[in-house]
Amino acid sequence: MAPLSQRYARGALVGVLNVTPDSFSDGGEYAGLEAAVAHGRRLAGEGAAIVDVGGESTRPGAEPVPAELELARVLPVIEVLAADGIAVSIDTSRAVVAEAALAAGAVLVNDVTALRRDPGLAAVVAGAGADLCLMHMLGEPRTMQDDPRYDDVVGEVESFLAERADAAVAAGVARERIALDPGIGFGKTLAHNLALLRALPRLARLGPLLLGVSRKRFLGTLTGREIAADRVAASVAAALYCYRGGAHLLRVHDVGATADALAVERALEGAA
Ligand code: PMM
Repeated sequence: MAPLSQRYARGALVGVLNVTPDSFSDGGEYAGLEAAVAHGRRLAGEGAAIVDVGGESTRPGAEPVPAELELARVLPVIEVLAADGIAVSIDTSRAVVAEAALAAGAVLVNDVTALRRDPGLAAVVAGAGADLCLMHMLGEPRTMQDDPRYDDVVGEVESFLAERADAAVAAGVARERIALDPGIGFGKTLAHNLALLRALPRLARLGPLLLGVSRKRFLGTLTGREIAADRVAASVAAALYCYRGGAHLLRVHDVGATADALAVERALEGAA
């Protein structure tokens, strides 16, 4: 199997499909099976290379949900989308959920805890020969935005991601199947987020990066847009900045708008 960075073009889009009642950006909109499947198909139709299905909210303040509930939310959606031939990613930090999702046809496990919540997750990914995304988070969703502090945010996130990638490789995951994510908004102030985004060329030396900036709180702070769905233009601008900084995969809600912007960007840089 070719490395992840060759199977997906630079700037490939990961469409967000939260099958949860409480995600900050699209909470409750796609909680039913039919609505979730329809939205997943729309994301793929608009140009998402991968559709990222999540059944447990990670928004600031969110409480964990039981694994059975997480599974009941995501599995039926993954089964239908994978049967359609859509590349599905499972946004989970639990081995039991990842295992069922991979058996149902998912191809990538997106773990916002970078194998810290459930150390058994690495073996599941390795056994299935799936791709893995490891994300940095300071603390846990319930408390992560309570006064996050770093001495050197870029250096600390960089060492964390390098160490977590080594841990995944030690557990049997092929290095070329791993994507790394600095975790924008996960235990970070506005200044921390901006410092990490400015440092993408440096972080990209660790391996292919996945960036999730779409509709996030820091964009609301910069624009004064309180409602997440009103942050589309800000999200597209941030996605383009990530692309230029060397991000390989872009996790976005607004696939069509981001795809249009990238088409123009690629033409201007002579890549399309
Ligand atoms: N952000 C959210 C959820 N999962 N996964 C990765 N790898 N990176 C992210 O930035 C990320 C994620 C929270 O955003 P959402 O509620 O809009 O899904």
